[in-house]
Amino acid sequence: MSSNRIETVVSDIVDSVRHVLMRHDVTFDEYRAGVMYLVETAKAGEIPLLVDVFFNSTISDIENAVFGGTEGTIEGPYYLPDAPIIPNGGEVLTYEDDRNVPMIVRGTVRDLEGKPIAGAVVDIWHSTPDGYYGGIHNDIPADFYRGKVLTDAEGQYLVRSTLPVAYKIPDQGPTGALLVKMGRHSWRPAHVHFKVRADGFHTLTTQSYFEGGEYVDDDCCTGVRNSQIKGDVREDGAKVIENDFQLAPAAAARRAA
Ligand code: MBD
Ligand code: FE
Repeated sequence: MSSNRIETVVSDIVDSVRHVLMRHDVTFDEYRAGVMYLVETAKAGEIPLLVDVFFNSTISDIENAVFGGTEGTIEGPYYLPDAPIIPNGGEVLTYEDDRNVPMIVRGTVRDLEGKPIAGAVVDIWHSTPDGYYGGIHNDIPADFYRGKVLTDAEGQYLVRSTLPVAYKIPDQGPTGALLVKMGRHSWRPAHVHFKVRADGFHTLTTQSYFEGGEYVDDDCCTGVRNSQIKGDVREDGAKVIENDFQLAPAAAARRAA
């Protein structure tokens, strides 16, 4: 491969798009409409959403093939790096809401040999009971429905929160509107996002889904991986997500090996 990676990858993308335009005899008016669509998407602040809908899952698949460990899936556009630290066993900040269903998220973080990793950061974020994200939608504070918990000496973590619901990309915006024009829907199944970090390990970005949940079989972002669909576990009226993670060595450690 050429030593100029930008030249290599961008040229290939341009070639691929040219082929599509030719295959479908795309007209100048259609081309202009496409340009204006991108202008509108940028104005609406939806470039990350639009790109993640179509391409984030591909990047996750590439990372899975390269690194191994627990299967990763899409980060999505609503990750915020500065979520509050939650004590292990503690609670994520949520609003009182009649629709709240208590949720417990717990598990163990291990390396590829199965050895527990102490002090790993499990960064969790998910929607409100009406499908919005803290720090993104409806003036919900940025420290709500998000938090980082550190694993204990046994590599274990536990946090309490409330159950998220299926998320609809609003179809008033350019991204949802495009999906609708394509004859698709703009729903994602209910999910909990995770980013798991530990020194010397490749950061894992993944999500958990709920078995039998709406849109689990038909995610508009193609982000569902079977290994991340969780069975229906309940304890004391709370829905439990058991999520054990195996982290792969960091890229630098892989190169040195
Ligand atoms: C989400 O909550 C999400 O996780 C993705 C990938 C896209 C849109 C909204
Ligand atoms: Fe999400």
